[in-house]
Amino acid sequence: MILAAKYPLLMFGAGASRPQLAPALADFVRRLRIPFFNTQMGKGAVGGASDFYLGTAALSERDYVHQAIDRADIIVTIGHDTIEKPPFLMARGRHQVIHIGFVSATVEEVYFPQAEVVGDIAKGLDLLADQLEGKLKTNSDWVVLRKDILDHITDRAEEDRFPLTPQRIVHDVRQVMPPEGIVALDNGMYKIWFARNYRTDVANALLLDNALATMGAGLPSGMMAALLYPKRRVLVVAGDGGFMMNSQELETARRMNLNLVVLIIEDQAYGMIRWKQAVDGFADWGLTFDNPDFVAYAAAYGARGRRVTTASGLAPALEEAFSAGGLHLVTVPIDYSENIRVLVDELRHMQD
Ligand SMILES: Cc1ncc(C[n+]2csc(CCOP(=O)(O)OP(=O)(O)O)c2C)c(N)n1
Repeated sequence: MILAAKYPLLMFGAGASRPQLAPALADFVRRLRIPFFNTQMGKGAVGGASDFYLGTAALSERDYVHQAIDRADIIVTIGHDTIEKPPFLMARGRHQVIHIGFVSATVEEVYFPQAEVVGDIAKGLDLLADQLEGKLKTNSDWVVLRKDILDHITDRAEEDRFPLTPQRIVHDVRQVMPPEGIVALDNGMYKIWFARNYRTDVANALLLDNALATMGAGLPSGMMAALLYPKRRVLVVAGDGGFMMNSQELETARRMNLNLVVLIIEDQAYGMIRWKQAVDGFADWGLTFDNPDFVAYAAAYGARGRRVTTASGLAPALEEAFSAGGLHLVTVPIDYSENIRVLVDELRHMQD
């Protein structure tokens, strides 16, 4: 099936994001030169800097990277777990899918691979590459598409607008995080921006839950990462809504003397639901709220708090917090008009 394909494409899912698998996946891509994209939970399985990286599917459908999915005639999924919202809807007669996983595919309406390779993923990929290396048709169409997708994604990442664009926030966070630094995301609109724009080179360097997507989980998952890896920088990124669902855990983080920086993305709203209201054409209604003074709130827990007040203030604030060590809370206002400008327009455009 792969030999007959004109546009084979790889997809790395949640099960591919295991640190021990990273060398085998990278080898597979290098030997076969097939481009790949990943689901949100498959991020970092193969370095995002790879020449074959086409992006991350952050929305279930009609995201920018879906241009590549639409183009493909065969998609080889590696470690796909349908607990993640499926990144594309399979339609009969569209493209074929080969499932490679530790366990068989969970077949359902949206996922019914025509073939599967079940077992040790690394070994399976190695054996497949032995049979396919040097025999695949090459095509350069992917190169053009890749540039288009990645240029589109980094647009406005260095803009000086205040409040900051989501793209700028992701960009600045990337600047202060070393490759093995860990970003633990809570759940909200910024998660989509991090999934699309944050480039990872190391497996499990971006912790994100795209299954139940529980608000309030970001702080404890970051705390666990800080406990396990005291020498790595750990940053929790949470929306103001999600942070306030579990912020009392600051007490635990303080008591355990964790080195942890928490970045609160402030829009005084449940931004993601607001965005969904807009996508579905409803009036903007009922999703805004006020916040406590987060700097005073941090102090109340014995943490250091600071507020970002300029476009260029985020990276230095994070850098200072990490350098000082201990528990820090940094709050940054976000300009979510980009959700409408980019994501809704993209959806409309793709629907046309
Ligand atoms: C416990 C829980 N309740 C509700 C939801 C549904 N939900 C997903 S995102 C979201 C809003 C998140 O708001 P916030 O944390 O402020 O982030 P923003 O989207 O504004 O960036 C809600 C209510 C959820 N995922 N988890």
